[in-house]
Amino acid sequence: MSRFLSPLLGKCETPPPIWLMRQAGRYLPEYRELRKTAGSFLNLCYSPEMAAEVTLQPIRRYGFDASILFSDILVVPDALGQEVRFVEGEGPRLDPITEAAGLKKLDRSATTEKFGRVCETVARLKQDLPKGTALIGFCGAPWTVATYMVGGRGSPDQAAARLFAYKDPVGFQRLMDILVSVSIDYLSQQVQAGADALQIFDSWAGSLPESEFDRWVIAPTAKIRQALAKQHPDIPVIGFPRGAGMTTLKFVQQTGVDGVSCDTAMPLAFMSDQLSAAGVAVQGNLDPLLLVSGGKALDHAVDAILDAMRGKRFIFNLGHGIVPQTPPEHVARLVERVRQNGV
Ligand code: 1CP
Repeated sequence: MSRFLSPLLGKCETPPPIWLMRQAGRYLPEYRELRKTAGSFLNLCYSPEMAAEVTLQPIRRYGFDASILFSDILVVPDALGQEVRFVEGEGPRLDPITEAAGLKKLDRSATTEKFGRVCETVARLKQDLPKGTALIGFCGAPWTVATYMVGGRGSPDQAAARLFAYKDPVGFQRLMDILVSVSIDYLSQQVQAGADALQIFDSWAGSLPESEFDRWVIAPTAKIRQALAKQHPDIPVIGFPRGAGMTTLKFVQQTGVDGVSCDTAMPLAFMSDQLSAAGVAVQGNLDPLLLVSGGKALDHAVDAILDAMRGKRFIFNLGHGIVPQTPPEHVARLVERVRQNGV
């Protein structure tokens, strides 16, 4: 069994397994090279040969314990017919759906073809990955995907989706129900194609008051978790409720996830005590900017995390994705240190 899977399945692994969110991407020269030839970013996501190659690039360089499928959370709205465009240097753009009437435009019939292409990438990777390197499939959590569908772009406060949910909770629930159901199908197809574990990215979970957090973060994630448990009882699921702070404990207890990814602001004591005691694997939470700075600051922070999580079911990761200006040699230094000092 892959070393990455054992903390998720109940065992402490020494040194802890390591992979990094956004480990494939713009900080790697070989990614930038291939990206030039790929046309649009979504074309890259939908081209199995290229997407598999990009997934493998950081594995060849660093020998991470897990790979993550190269794709994007916005494949789901795109496949539902809400076309997604990635504007160079600006991020994603969608035609916003700001009220329930707009949901009529969504059409599940096109998802089969687009999800099929992503799953072909998964199947290729299953063949090409070194034995012992786990393959993580993923999707965005319904709340986070909805923030892009409603806002039409990334935003600092997710105001458009929060307003939709306050003004028309019944209509917003319909959007969430669609996303829950499509996400279950999408993740299930990734498992059938060969994914060993799944991660659900709720990058904007931190913008909601507690009652809304229960309704739009915990409840949809719990539904997805339950459906997957029925279909694929052996496949572990990691939740990433970024920014959830103390409510992360309730998230873990009520969603039934097997692992929880913690953001940079999560105190190490909360991870090693409360979250570990809840019976899940804990993943995280190095500040991605320490990977840019490197040097002593990086070394000290890595050691502090390793010390706090020693003896726990732990997976080393960042608190959020690698940023493009990260020097690739700092990533090598991090992996080496985790493997040396994490014993
Ligand atoms: O220009 C480029 O080459 C595109 C940059 C890029 C990349 C490399 C985007 C656009 N997405 C990705 C890949 C990606 N995205 C992966 C697979 C790669 C890996 O992890 O190694 C994954 C898992 C994601 C997930 C993702 N996409 C999230 C959740 C995690 C997080 O970072 O919070 C989110 C919110 C997105 C949306 C998105 N896609 C891309 C961008 C720039 C964004 C953020 C947009 C914004 O809010 O401004």
